[in-house]
Amino acid sequence: MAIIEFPKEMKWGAATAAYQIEGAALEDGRGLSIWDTFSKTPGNVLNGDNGDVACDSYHRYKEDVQIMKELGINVYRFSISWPRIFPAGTGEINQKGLQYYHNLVDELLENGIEPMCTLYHWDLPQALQDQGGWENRKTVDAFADYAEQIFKEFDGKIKKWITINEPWCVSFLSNFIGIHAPGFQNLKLATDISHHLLLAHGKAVARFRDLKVEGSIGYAPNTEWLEPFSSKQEDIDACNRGMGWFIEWFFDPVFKGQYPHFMLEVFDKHGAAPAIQAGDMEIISQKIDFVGINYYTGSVGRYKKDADLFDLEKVDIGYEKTDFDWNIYPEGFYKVLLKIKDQYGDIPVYITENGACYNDEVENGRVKDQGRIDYLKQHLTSLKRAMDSGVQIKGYLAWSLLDNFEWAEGYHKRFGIVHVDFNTLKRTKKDSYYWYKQTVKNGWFDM
Ligand code: NCW
Repeated sequence: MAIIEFPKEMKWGAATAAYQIEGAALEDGRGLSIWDTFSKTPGNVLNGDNGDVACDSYHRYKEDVQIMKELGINVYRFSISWPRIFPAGTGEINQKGLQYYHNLVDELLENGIEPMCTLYHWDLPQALQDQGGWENRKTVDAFADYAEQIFKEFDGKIKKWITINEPWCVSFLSNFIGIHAPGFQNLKLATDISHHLLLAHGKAVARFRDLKVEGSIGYAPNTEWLEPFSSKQEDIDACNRGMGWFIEWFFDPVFKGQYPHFMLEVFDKHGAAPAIQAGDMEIISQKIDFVGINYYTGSVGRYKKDADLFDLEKVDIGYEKTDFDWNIYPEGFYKVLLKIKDQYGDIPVYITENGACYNDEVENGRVKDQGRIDYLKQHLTSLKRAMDSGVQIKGYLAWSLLDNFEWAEGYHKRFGIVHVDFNTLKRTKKDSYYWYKQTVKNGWFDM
């Protein structure tokens, strides 16, 4: 037994994303996104699921805000659906879309919950994809225009902003591995897109500064820890390359104004170094106010020639796994946070996502998700270790408030601390919800 205690000023929250929870896909003038197209193309999403209804939060946001209020959290991270605001990606604004987010934000503020807004959580307007999507530099400017519109509209109401969620997923998972929308498998395309996403981030930050928007802005890369199988230099190097794909590739440009050499070498070897234009790196390396860290898992890795892009193979050494088949590796969370402070300095950090997939169901009105409680305890303990080691943690947001549309896995994988019955849309608070509520209230828990 040990008491793990957090500072009083620490913010506690939960996170979601528009396409995963809103539903109302064809209502109030929303345009289509790449996820509508992708999920409706047979074979892409498990069971042929799509986000047409999802958790129906578009209509049930008041109920969801009450769930948050009872939980006692003081920050809620949600994303804005770009095609709800600009159905064609650019041009005409859809007032009804804006109104929905005003209603949501007003409801949050009236209930004492601070909104944290993500501008891009993967739902690119299909109209922009039709013109090349993130491969086309015009999409970068379209994003900056969309961001500017939202900044002007919500300045003073929303004070915490995230430009882009998990740029690795948007680029590599979606355009190289190909399991997320738009589903391409082309490395050069993916590296170009990663560069354009960073540029879009930088341009949005520049607009934020020009408009003197009140509040703070950052982005939310996904991180992962790779522990070398042995102390052999080749294992260590392979793990560093593997982590470099998530960390250095997306952090160095923002914090150092350049891409990491060791990663450029890898991509170059495959004829896939991104096309960079004069002035791009200055835009990308705008000063940001905080970084959002998403952390879920870590693995053991070892050198194996041609095993993948990085001559790296993951080795299953028997760690316990969540129902997503991701290793439970809380030490990696601690190590990632220390690595980031070590390499990029003393930046304020929000944990913008951390949580676990467990598919426990409702039995007699209760969901006994002890696995998720254990996961949260272990990861919050790692977070506390990082804080005690000097990492400036401002807040922690659990992924996710609700079970939701888990992208390529459809409704099959459940990350929520609140269960959603996708037939009736009934919400049932899980045991982890009550555990988190107690932790948020006390500011500590007993390990
Ligand atoms: S990376 C990922 N997730 C989950 C999702 O619900 C959320 O929107 C994301 O920000 C939880 O956190 C992030 N899902 C994609 C998983 C696919 C990973 C497959 C890797 C294969 C190499």
